[in-house]
Amino acid sequence: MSKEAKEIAEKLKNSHKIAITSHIRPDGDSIGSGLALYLMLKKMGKEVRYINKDIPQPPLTLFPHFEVIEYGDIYPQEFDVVVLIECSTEERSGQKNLNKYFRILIDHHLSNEEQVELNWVNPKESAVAIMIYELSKYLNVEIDKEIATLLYSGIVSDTGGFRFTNVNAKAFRVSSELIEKGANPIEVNRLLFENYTPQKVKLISKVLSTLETFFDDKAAFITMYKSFLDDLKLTDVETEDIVTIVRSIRKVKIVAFLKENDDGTFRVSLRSRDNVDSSKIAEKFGGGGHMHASGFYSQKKASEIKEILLKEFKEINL
Ligand SMILES: [Mn+2]
Repeated sequence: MSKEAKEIAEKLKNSHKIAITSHIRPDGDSIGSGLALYLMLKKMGKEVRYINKDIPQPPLTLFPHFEVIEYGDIYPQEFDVVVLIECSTEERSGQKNLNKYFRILIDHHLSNEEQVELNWVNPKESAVAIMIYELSKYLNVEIDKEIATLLYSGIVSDTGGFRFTNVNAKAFRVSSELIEKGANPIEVNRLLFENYTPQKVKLISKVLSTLETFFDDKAAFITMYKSFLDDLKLTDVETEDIVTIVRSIRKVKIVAFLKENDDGTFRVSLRSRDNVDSSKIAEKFGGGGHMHASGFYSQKKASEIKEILLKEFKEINL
């Protein structure tokens, strides 16, 4: 049981106008958790709004009550408290001037250094959804089928369906309780993982066709050129599933996924396994992230980026 959760619950109980926000380029855990907290606070009779900067990609748009999310700036509107979900820093929310408010920060990422009024960070948790579930007990809110579904979706998203290295016994324990409270694992799996359009499957095929492997298949590159999206009339799409396929190559230790932006620059995502720390490489190029998931931006051409990365991979002796 957590002292911070108790303090946060007390503060929320004593507040009336509450804003929730979560990070830019939203994922299933942040949106599921944000919506779940929104519904909990509504049940408590609070005046609550969930305000983000970025619109999520499908299938997150199919989450229950997705339509309540607003897009824009929290400041200078009036709130008693602002809850930041999964934002290791205020900047991660894309919002400005949040220091004008009483801030509550709830996160499960290590890099949390923000000085806020109430800070609750637990990097041991598989998903921030698990923390929101814990918070619900201190808020004395009954978890209904929709809240259970949203929180369970957050856990399933962040653990890649209980497959990633962040999964632990507590994730299963909380999931089991959420299923008892009405979350349907078949429906959630279907929503999150079996919701492709034919265009998306074609995109996966195009991107995978760029696969190159080096160092006895321990390093892999894939590239998504802007033309792939244009040809299929797709705009920005979720691509984590594509890189997960490549990371599942038997011997692979590190994958670099080069995504071309509209202006011809690249966003490079690095995904690694085992003892390979991808964030150290990303940091060398002005980026950052976690050990197994990091990234950076580059103005260079794809071929040049690959060349530079190959040198880095060679140095770490995969
Ligand atoms: Mn998360």
